[in-house]
Amino acid sequence: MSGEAAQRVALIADAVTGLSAVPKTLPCKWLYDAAGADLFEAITRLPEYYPTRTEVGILTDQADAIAAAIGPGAAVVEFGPGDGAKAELLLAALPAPAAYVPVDIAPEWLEAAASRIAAARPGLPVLPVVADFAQPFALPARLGAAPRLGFFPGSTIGNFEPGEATLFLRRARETLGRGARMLLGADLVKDAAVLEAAYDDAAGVTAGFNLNLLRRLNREAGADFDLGGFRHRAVWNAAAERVEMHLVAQRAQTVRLAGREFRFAEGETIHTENSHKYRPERLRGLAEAAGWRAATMWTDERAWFSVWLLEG
Ligand code: AVJ
Repeated sequence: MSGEAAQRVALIADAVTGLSAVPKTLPCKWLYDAAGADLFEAITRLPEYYPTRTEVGILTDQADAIAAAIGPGAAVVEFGPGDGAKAELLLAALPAPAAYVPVDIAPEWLEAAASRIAAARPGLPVLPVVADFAQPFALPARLGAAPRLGFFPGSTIGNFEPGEATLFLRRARETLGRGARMLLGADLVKDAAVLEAAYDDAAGVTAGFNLNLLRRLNREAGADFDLGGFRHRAVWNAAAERVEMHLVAQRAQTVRLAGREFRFAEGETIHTENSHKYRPERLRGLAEAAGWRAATMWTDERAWFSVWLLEG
């Protein structure tokens, strides 16, 4: 089976499971088809969406301190590199990095990050790895004895449930090996209005990003969602300290997918994403439960976002 066909089978299986569940849910990883990746890119430039520019601000303003803490010769292993823009920033700050290893399940995204870094840093070995970075994977043998630095920016860790986040950090530690370190970006708990605006912008870009999941199911899973029958909702769940994205049925309706019928009551939702926000002490606890030592935390002047150096 081709990679694309295998993806489609997995998408349909996840959709059947998620739409049969109570409450209905769909895994957030399916938000990122080509259109979804472009929409996310547009989100990062919205005035309300502070995480990307705040993290880039920390990586820029604290570049000297971060570089001094990490030291020379690091092999940078990035989990889910996106377009490689943050890696370019980090690699420019570090003294004599040894290699760049972007890791992603989707070869087409890897290609984008790899070619960006190859162009920006001629001579630096770029060694892409196709793997699901949530599972253990093997690093390229060519890295030799270079000290390993895991890089997981963007607060993607917030998409995991806290227990899964600990598991991810433990596996990353095993993959990177003894003496490795990890530079981790995590969004912090803040005012609910700021958080909800960041996930429900005035221009409706995030709404389009969320609804694109239904468009994808229509195209790739043969579903017949009426996109006008659902609305985007983003809510801060204070008890769980996470922003939730939902798609809310505007009226009672039935949707067909993979030969089955899924009924929606008016107001019923599909839960499409969790974006967990952390308090520094909680993030520290999570890293330590995974076997890391949280050595340093850098933040911005409003303390909206955090960049951590974890040591093994
Ligand atoms: C890419 C997972 C970090 O949770 O902030 C942005 C995804 N969802 N707007 C986030 C997202 C809605 C984003 N991450």
